[in-house]
Amino acid sequence: MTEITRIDLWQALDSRGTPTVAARVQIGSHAATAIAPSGASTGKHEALFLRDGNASFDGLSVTDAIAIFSKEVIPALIGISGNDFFELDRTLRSFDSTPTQSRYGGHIPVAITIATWLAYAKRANVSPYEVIAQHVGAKSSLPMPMVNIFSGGAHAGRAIDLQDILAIPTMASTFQEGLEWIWRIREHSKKILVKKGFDASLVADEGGLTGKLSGDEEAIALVSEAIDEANLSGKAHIALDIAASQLFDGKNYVVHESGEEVRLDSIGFVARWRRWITEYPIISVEDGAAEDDEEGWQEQSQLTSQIQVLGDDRYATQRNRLRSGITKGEANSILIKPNQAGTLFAALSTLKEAKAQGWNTVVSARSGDTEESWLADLATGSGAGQIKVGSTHRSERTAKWNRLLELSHFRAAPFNSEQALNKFI
Ligand code: 2PG
Ligand code: MG
Repeated sequence: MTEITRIDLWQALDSRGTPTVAARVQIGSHAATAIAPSGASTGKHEALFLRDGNASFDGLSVTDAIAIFSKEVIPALIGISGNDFFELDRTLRSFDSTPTQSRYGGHIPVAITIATWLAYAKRANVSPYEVIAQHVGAKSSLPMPMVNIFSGGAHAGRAIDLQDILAIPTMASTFQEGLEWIWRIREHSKKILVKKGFDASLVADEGGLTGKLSGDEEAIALVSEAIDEANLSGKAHIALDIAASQLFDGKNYVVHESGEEVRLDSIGFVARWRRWITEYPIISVEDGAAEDDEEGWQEQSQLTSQIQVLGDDRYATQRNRLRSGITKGEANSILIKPNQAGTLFAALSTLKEAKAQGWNTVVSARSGDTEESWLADLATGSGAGQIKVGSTHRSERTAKWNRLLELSHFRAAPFNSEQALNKFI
């Protein structure tokens, strides 16, 4: 039998020490647990993370939400097949059909649907990635890592305006080689940062290096120099997560240059980073305009043949938002974060559609993540192509890298040498 026989929910902590939801799903004698991650730079279109707002944890606790959900929704989930992601999603949505899951939030459904997937894999005696591959109808592949080296924005006390400067080992021929290159880039970045007088032992939310440099460009130049010093010039490239929604006041973008505030309109803002892509080895730019800044996104459509134009807050892993982006031709790739979609089925549907339309897909962790490794199986089984889980430091990050190393060791799937990115080099 594959039906769900029991579901337990309780309050756990994420990697920032903030309360989150843990779900344990049982299928007969097989059980698995999943903990919901949460973002700092959350987009307004993503499934909500509802908190209790009472005295416990200064309003951040989730125990009331768990109690209500357990009483009102869980009885309807018992008896659904653990392999039927669609039915689980349909039943959950019959209780809350709002686009951002505003009644119960997406945090509880995402934890339950992922725990169900993991419990079913145990029941079927296969690896979690194999269940995903079958569901998506994909050829499994180990993803190309996109790894945080230097952090700013909401992940690092706004040390710089940009949220993430990441490195991609584009020319690595194995996953292990790619991670070793990243290690070298980080080591060289650290040395340069120390030379500039900063403390490289302090790390940001996702384990990245940080420091109050003169501005974004100095940080990009630092990572670019580190790539050169690691002898990886032409073999590893830079990705930016600008997280532009965080810098937009509804009319203008507010950034800083040598401590001075600079205000830019949409065209000026895109032009600012567009210059960087001609001067540094940048091949991917995420959220280069704010989530609802139509002019900014339209401006980026000119760049889709030059770089990976990646949407995070803009699409929030929602299929209808992706479809609108595809129609407008404003980007060529999408970040896939299961908790933005609110259920595993919804996230996989968005991923499938993006792949079918020829868009690149990057499976991503959150800045508040957990010690679990299922994201590695999700990226591998779905053949997503790329994965972003923060830096190579902090255990909630290494849990995913180590699972990918394990899958690689056992030759679970070939490494994706990422033809989709090579065209931008
Ligand atoms: C992002 C993510 C992960 P957060 O913006 O891509 O880096 O951050 O989880 O804070 O939204
Ligand atoms: Mg982002």
